[in-house]
Amino acid sequence: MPAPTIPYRLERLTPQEQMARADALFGRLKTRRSVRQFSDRPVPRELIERLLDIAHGAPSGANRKPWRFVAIDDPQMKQEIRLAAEEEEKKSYEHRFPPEWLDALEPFGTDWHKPYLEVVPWLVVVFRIDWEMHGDKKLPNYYPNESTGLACGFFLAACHEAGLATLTHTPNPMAFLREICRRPVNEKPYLLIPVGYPADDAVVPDIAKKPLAERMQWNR
Ligand code: IYR
Repeated sequence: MPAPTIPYRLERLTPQEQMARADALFGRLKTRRSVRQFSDRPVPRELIERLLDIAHGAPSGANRKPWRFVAIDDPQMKQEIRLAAEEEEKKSYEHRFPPEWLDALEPFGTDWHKPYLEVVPWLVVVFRIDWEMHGDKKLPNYYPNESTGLACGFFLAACHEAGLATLTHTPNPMAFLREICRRPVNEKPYLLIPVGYPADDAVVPDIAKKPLAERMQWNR
């Protein structure tokens, strides 16, 4: 049966207001950078919860919300994650990454050392849920990959709006995250997101963004 409907209205903005809003958001979001040097300055749990509620508002296939967010500030668990991630990353950098991948990473100056995973106040581990038990029925979720990506995008933007830095970290293979977070087999590690303040001496690579025109097409 279709759900009952309720009226839906959006604020009426003039074209000038629309452009001003877009400009303002563009101005704020374009300063987002991936950060790898974090301060240990704490971030309150309530803020993380609110930011995750924003992520949880992302659209999802059949409104199934096929994700799990595990928010970690337990120092022991952060250390476990750091050690396991470094073990995988070491293998990747030393023999799993093909030469062209290492070349692509060169501008970022990354290596297998991930001390920030312990320094940062919060690690948010995002899992993708491809199927779930509904009673004794195993049911698929729909577009779990796209949906979880959208939720992560909302979360990254929300963190930036709140003055917090993030990194999208994928220490492949990520199976260790499921074990450390004690999640069931139907939850697949999707993304590891450190969240906190940049260190006072944090730097980011001075790299230019490809112009939008190179990645879009108009048909009018
Ligand atoms: N996961 C590794 C390597 C890495 C891969 C990509 I693609 C990046 O954009 C950055 C890093 C690491 O975190 O070092």
